[in-house]
Amino acid sequence: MTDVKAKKGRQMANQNLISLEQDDRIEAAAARLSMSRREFLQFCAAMATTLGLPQGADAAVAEAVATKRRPSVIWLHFQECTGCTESILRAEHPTLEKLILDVISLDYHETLFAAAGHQVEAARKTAMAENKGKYILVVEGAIPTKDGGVYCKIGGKTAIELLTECAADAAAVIAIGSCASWGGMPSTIPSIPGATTSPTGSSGVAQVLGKPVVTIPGCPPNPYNFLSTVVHFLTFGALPAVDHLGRPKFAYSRLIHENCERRAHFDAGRFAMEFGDEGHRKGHCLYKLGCKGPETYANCSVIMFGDAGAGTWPVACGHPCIGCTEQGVGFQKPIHTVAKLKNIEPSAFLPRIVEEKGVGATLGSAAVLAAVAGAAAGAGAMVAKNLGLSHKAEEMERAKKDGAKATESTEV
Ligand code: FSX
Ligand code: SF4
Ligand code: F3S
Repeated sequence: MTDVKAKKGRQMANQNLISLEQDDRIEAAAARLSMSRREFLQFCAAMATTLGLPQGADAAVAEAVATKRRPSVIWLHFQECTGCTESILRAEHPTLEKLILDVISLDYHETLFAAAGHQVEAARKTAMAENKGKYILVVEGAIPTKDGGVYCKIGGKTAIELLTECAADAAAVIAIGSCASWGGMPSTIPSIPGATTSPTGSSGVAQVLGKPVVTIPGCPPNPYNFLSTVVHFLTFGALPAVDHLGRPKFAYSRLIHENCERRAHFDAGRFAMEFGDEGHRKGHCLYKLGCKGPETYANCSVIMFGDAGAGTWPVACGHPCIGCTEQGVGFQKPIHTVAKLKNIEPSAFLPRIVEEKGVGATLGSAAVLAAVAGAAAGAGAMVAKNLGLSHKAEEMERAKKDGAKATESTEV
């Protein structure tokens, strides 16, 4: 595309979205969510960008979220800690929780239902019958398969029976969290002689159903990845493109390490060697503390986590990534074992290590997204920050200190 055409395309996309600001349907949707129209459109633009949709798709997303019938969602819980639900519905940003509950019609959810017993069972059956072939089945938690599945029963049915029954008439099945994706933490094999499976034979949804499903791994998973997946379904009537493990490509096609804010330190060979040492305090790379970012596919380093503000993802908080989204890494590789380097090509857009402190700390594409998305979807968190001291800056600091010391000793 020539520059002129590209510019025209951008203008049209912006015009489309901006012209929607005057649309009554957008106004009604924004009011429903207690948002301003501008915030609502910013959210839709952020979702379209997160999904990697082409220019102009933000308007389609906005129209879909504002006008389409919310898909019925049946949410099952099996072997897990409810962290998936906590992460999705108790996100720090109050708008996010509202948005999720607005884009779906949550018709069955054992943790959130006020009712219990037969009433709840009836609600599930009604939702399934009324939305036959149209509902989305979301499964949280692993499925115990040992001994006929007796280790997890709800309403007298095993997890295997419930899953099979609910999946039969679903339009789509989403395995949320690492437990449902492949077995996650419950599938850990204990280090006791002779053990070859977890005590209850915990398995993922696809293994039990014997067919591929969409997986959104993470322990817990990122709420934006769930929301974006549902928004894609709402807008296009289909789930987003997935990789060979069923993970949406928009979220899981890059290694954490590729976009990590500490990557410049990795490339420069500056590592934290112990928790609390000088390198750790300075924000150096956590590879030698066991960070699994170099072998873990997920977008935590780009979209951050939980929307609580800047720096809200494990590595930014000073803890190595444990590879919670990656089967065979999370809960399997010892936490301090160094990661296998899957891709050691230099990052394309992180600042050069020779930059002075505080210079060149923005991510090109993330900054564009931040400008579009604004605070409504926590895009502020997508701008890189605190990239630490560069060699040059370190040398300057050292020289300054040495200079100060020399002056002090002359004065004495
Ligand atoms: Fe917990 Fe979910 Fe981890 Fe598993 O998230 S946060 S143990 S992935 O199923 O509740
Ligand atoms: Fe970031 Fe971990 Fe890679 Fe270091 S090893 S750059 S901390 S992802
Ligand atoms: Fe999990 Fe690593 Fe992201 S531990 S939350 S995949 S940074």
